Amino acid sequence: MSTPLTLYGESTWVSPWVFHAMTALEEKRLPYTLELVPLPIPPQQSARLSERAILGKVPVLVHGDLWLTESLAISEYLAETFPYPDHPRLFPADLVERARARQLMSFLRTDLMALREARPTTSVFGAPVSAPMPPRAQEQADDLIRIASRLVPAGCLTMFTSWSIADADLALALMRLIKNGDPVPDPIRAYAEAQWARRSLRAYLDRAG
Ligand SMILES: N[C@@H](CCC(=O)N[C@@H](CS)C(=O)NCC(=O)O)C(=O)O
Repeated sequence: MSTPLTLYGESTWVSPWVFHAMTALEEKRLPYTLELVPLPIPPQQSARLSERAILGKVPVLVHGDLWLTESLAISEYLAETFPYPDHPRLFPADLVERARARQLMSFLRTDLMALREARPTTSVFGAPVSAPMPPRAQEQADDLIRIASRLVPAGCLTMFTSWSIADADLALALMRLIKNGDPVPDPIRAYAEAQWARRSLRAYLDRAG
């Protein structure tokens, strides 16, 4: 019998990082148990998680003795532990495309802070915000659209030769604009909406919505 997988997520369903980890498990079509903790994580639960996973955050993937946090570490672990062709790919096969996917995912985790504050994930997964976009956030929104327009070939519904988990992350970033009625060029909107309809993303989105 194979070692069971457990994913710790958040009962509020607003975490882009849990969204990423759940998308990875779903895309790989791996059975897993979901455990939900409130956000902020109560001190006792946080201490228990950090005791085992080193960091007291969600997502946490549990696989045997491994308790792993950090969404990208989780998707890379799943990609390497359950590789293609027995399981669908999470990262591009082509090394140049894979490098580009990692570049984008790293950027999306460390940048766009003003945009993330003005258009939080609560407004992606729940009710939109009514406040106008502050100037710094608008600059970052413009940059996000420029980046998406460079990476998504005209008329295509994936960034690279085939789907990768970077598409889920880019779609979520674009949904910060789309769900709040901010302007997004039609081809980029069509790309993000096609991602939003994908089965592996729906696992999180259908619970959040
Ligand atoms: N860099 C981490 C970020 C994880 C993170 O910040 N998780 C938040 C939820 S979105 C958390 O667990 N916060 C603990 C708390 O609020 O108590 C990742 O990619 O997984």
